[in-house]
Amino acid sequence: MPERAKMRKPDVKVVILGDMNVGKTSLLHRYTEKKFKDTVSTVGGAFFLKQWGPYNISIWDTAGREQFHGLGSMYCRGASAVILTYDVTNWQSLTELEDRFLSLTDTANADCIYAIVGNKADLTESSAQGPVPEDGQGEQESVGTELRPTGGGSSSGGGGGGGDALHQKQVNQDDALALYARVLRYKGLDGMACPPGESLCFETSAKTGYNVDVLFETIFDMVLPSILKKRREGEPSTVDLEDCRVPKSIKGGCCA
Ligand SMILES: Nc1nc2c(ncn2[C@@H]2O[C@H](COP(=O)(O)OP(=O)(O)O)[C@@H](O)[C@H]2O)c(=O)[nH]1
Ligand SMILES: [Mg+2]
Repeated sequence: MPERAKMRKPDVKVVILGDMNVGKTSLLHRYTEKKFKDTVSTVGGAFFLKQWGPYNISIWDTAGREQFHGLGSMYCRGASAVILTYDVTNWQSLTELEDRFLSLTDTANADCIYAIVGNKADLTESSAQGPVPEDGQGEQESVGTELRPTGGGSSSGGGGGGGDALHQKQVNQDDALALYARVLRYKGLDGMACPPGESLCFETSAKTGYNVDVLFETIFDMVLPSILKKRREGEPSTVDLEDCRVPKSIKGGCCA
């Protein structure tokens, strides 16, 4: 089978939602290209394909349509995971998730998982400013690390590579956890066996790469049961790629 034919049927759909400028496209770009550009073209790709072990995962970006309230119910249709993204320096970007974007997830799968992601952590946390060391120690530290609010102090400890003055943090991890609980309630999932908020609320930096791989790979691992269920039930893919142009295919990573 040629590789292209294999790519046509993603096993699972992951979508990124959130207000304009929170860094959705940058997060995807950081994960897929391991790069950050100060000006990224959001208009480019609609989705990326990621091979994860034997599975194909499609990750959908808004292609800039969130700016004009142009995201329809199709965007989340059949999604197994939704990444609700806000900017840690912008309180409104968190409230918009609930006010404007949550209802778009009505068409997601019933067993969809929801991650809450506070991006631009490099602006408020010195620990998120520096690049992750080669030996992976920094990455280890970032996993599940509870980040402390800085209170807007501007004296960075100098440990990071960036050294930029810190910005006021407007959204704390507790706010994200509270939103996660409200999302579960909205979806009628509270009281069900859902992953705890602590494992699905992340603070990231697309700029430095802080927590970005952890975010995507945690989600990929969590959607595996959904893939297996779909295969067992012999469900056809809900994503029809025949009419879509594939901007890029990426490989690598493994669930093992
Ligand atoms: N400091 C910082 N800036 C970021 C980060 N992620 C994105 N940006 C910047 O925020 C702006 C919006 O990013 P973009 O990815 O286009 O956001 P989108 O509209 O949600 O897709 C761009 O100028 C990015 O360079 C981040 O983690 N840290
Ligand atoms: Mg974008």
